[in-house]
Amino acid sequence: MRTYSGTIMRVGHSWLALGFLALACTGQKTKPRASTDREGGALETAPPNVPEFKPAFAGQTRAPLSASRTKFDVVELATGLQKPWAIAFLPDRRMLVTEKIAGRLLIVSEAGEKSPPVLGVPPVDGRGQGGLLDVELSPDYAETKLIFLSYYEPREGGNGLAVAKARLADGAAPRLAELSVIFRMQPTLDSSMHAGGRLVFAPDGNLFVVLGERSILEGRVQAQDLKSHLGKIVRIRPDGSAPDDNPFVGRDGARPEIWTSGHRNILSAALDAQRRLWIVEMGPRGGDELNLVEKGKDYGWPTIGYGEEYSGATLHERTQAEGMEQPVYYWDPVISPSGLTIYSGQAFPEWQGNFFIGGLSSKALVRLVLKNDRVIGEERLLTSRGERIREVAQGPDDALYLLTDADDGKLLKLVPKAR
Ligand SMILES: [Ca+2]
Repeated sequence: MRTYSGTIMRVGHSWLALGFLALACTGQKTKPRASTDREGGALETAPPNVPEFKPAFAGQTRAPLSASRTKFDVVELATGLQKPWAIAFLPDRRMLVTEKIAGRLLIVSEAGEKSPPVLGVPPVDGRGQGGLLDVELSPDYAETKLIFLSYYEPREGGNGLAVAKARLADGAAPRLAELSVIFRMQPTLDSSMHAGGRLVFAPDGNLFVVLGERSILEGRVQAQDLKSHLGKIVRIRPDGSAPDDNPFVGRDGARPEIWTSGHRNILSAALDAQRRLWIVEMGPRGGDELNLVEKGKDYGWPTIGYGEEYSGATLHERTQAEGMEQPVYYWDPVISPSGLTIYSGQAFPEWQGNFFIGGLSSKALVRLVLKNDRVIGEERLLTSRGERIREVAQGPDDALYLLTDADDGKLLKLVPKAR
């Protein structure tokens, strides 16, 4: 176990120098970086990809830097995780960790020791953004030992996101028993991208599954089509059926599982203290979005949005339309969000209510400060580490746990700085 000081990232020029040195040593291209030494100014200083798009309201993008006073240490709990994707905490504080490409599920102890792979995980299509993705405990896990997994399911004609539940038979050779698939995203397409995958249980026992539109044109055009699961958030019971109060139940041709529409790809989802669902969407170039998810609403993709194609081609003529939601906040340039936790613990009092988002291309832990559902401050933590961050989870000890996205991925833990 190794410990690093977190304070180095918040002392202005010295960390910047270290950051550039680190980049130079690894041969990566330097690019304009977000500044952290200009309290009061916008955090983001790089030019936008689409300067002609203007925010719909003040504060919708480029929030001021909010520099935390909190000092923390970074503990490396485990290394050698192959493209790890998600963490779920067992009642005894061990962790379930998924490895996406190989479709492995591991149990990791508080000290970072890994179990053999849990047997009985269904086969996955691990190409591209696929593989074994999220893991969540059933709200009644203490009695039932049920866990839920999301993954790219190989199918005739391609693949699609599936959600399975199974009983975890714990022990020296852990395995899954009584596995059943409760949800299959339809239609099947042949794509290795944009199937979303985070699972969030609501307090009423229903399960939100956040999806994506598969990236290919055939899927993208279905994001606002209620006959298709693509580009949607769905809300299902733990047996996979649609609750009667879902917004499109009974509508001719609509899939009853649908909760919201018009999403591109969602890898970050969490509930806030009021139990409302928030997501951070992976947008086009210059269009990552923070959205507050409300029943039945259309979030606009691909009709409206910020950003442009990664080729530089124009995607949208407009950023606003009647009947389509505006993001609470957007990033141009993007952060490439994966993983979201809205912090509610005691270990970091200053951070209570803050949004912590894993940054893949941005190689940062992105911290947002919100007030009245508007973003009033942003900070990028861990930038000097130069690691893609896939998952952010609050542990039962109120520490923040992270997974880095790499073939030799790490399980990291942020703890208050030792005095
Ligand atoms: Ca949108």
